[in-house]
Amino acid sequence: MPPRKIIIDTDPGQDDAVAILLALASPQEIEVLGITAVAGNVPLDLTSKNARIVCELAGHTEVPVYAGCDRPLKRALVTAEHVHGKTGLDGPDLPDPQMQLTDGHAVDFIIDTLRAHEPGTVTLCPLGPLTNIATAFTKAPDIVDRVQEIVLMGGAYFEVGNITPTAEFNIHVDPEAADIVFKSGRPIVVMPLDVTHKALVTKPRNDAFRALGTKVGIAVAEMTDFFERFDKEKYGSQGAPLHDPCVTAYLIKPELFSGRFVNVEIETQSELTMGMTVADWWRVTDRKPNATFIGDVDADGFFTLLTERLARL
Ligand SMILES: [Ca+2]
Repeated sequence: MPPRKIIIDTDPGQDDAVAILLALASPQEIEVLGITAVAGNVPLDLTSKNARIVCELAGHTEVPVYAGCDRPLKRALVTAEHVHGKTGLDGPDLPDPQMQLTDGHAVDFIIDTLRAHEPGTVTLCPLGPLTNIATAFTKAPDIVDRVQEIVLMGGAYFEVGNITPTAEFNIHVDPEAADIVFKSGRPIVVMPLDVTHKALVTKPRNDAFRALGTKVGIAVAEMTDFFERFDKEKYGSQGAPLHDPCVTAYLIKPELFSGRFVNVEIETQSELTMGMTVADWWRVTDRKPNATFIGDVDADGFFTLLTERLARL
C-alpha cells in the first residue's frame, strides 16, 4: 500500500511535536504533504515557528510549513501557556529554525492540495483548534467531498473537559469551527481525552525515549518531562497524556485503538458548556452517527510503536 497522504494542522505544543515526529518517522505509512499552523496552545507566530523547529529536529526541512488563522472564527483566542510554557515548546533547548515558512496562507494550501489530488486521497489531521479546516471548508465547499478522512484530537465524553469543566481545549477555543467540521459529512475519527488520558508517559516510558540517546529521543523526553509536571499536579496521574500522537499512531496502527461510531454534536450556544462534545455514546438519540469516537488504546503497544519509530529519526 502506498503511504497515506496527510496534512497536519497543528498548534505545537509538545504533544503536537511528538505527533509530527511520529509521522515524519513513518514514511512507509504516512506522506506528510504539508504542515499548517493555527493559533491555539500559543499564538500563531509561535505555533508556526515551533512547527519548523520540529521539522528541523526531525531532519525533514523539505516539508512545507504554512501559517494559518491567528484567531478563532468568532471569538478571542484562548491559549494554554499554563500547560505548554511560554514558547509552547518548553522543555528542551532547541535552536530557532533556519527554515522559512512557505509563502501563502495555510487555508489556501489546504484548498489547493485537496483540489490537486484525486478525491478521497488526502486525510486531514487536525491537532489544534479547527479554525483552519473550517475556514477552508467555508471558503471552498467543493473540497469537502474530496477529503478522505478527518482524524483529529479533540473533545471528551467520559473525561468531560480540561479547559472548562465540560470542554476540551481544542474544541472550546473554536466551537463554531468544530461545529462546521463535525457537520461536514466526511468520515471523522476523534481522539478525545477519554483515550488520550490512557496514553500516559509514565517514568519507564519517558526513560525509554531518553535511552534512545538521540537528539530526537532526548528532546521528546525533555518535552514530556515539562508537560508532565502540569498533569501530575492537576490529575494526580502517573504521567502526562500524549494527546496528539494518538492521531498519527492511529494512521500507522489503527488496531491499537477502539471506539464507537456515534453522533457527536458541538455545543456552541451555552456559555456554561461552550465547546462540549455531546457524544451519543449510549446511542440514546436518533441523531445520525457522524464520527468514530475512540475510547480505548493499547497503551503499551502505542508507546512501543512511538519509541521504535522515534529511534529512526
Ligand atoms: Ca495540539
